[in-house]
Amino acid sequence: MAFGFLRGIAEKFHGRPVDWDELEALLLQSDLGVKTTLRLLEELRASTGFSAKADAVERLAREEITKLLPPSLPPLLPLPGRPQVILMVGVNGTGKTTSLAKLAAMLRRDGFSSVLAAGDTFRAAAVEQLVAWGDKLKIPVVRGAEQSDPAAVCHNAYDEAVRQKADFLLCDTAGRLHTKHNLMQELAKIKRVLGRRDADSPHEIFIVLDATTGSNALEQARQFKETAGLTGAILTKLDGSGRGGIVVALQQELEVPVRFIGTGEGEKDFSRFDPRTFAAEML
Ligand SMILES: Nc1nc2c(ncn2[C@@H]2O[C@H](COP(=O)(O)OP(=O)(O)O)[C@@H](O)[C@H]2O)c(=O)[nH]1
Ligand SMILES: [Mg+2]
Repeated sequence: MAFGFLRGIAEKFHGRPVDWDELEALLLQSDLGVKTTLRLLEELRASTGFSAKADAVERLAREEITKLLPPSLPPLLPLPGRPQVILMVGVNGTGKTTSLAKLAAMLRRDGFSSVLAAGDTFRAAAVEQLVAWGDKLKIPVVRGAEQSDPAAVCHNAYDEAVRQKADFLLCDTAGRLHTKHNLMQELAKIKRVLGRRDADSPHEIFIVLDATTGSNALEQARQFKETAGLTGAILTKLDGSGRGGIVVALQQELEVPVRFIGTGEGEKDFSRFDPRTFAAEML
């Protein structure tokens, strides 16, 4: 079970009154975002008084933060007569390929089929990694040659998904190219090509963020939102990190709702984001 920052704070003040300066410093490190932290401190101070006990502060903070989390959104359901297209974006190493495989496995547990597109053609190892997941899960992967055009791979994968009457097409993308400009151009091209096959696609664009990178993750989301557009986020590496505060900052500052969370490297270490469970287990 992950160890959240609120529990850490409560332990820190165990057996002594809460020191508000210390609490402010701790909350500022919690990835909630400065605006939210300061507002939360005001509320805590106003309602718990000066000699507040740690557990009262923890309880109240959890209540207040829960109100700032993204809502629980309906599960992904197939579209009638065409594949639902999901694009995974984000910088290198955040967990895109792994999360894509985990999502395909979850969709299958729900009874839905997928085709995977190996759209990170920048490195051969990235394609091999997705193919290995596909073999393990017995889910088809469409690939191109190393350095081939990822938009062409996604295009072919779309046709394959249609041919197989798959419910979902999940497209992996590169997180690193020679320049950020190249990367954003490439994502734009993938979106354009998919949009020609189905004007509403990609239906979802999920940024994959590593929870342990805190404010960097927020900055990545800001940039990808501006240039690629985002419908949600997948927050990975929440296992043991205690860094769940970023969920609040993403929602409050960027209106990017976290949709799924990753809590390990295994196929099942992946869940739908649910605000109540999250508040109880990750804060
Ligand atoms: N502990 C942990 N590791 C993860 C999680 N998600 C991904 N990883 C690991 O992070 C590393 C990078 O993942 P990968 O999917 O290759 O990232 P990508 O470069 O964005 O495609 C791999 O070693 C994954 O096993 C998670 O939720 N928890
Ligand atoms: Mg990858």
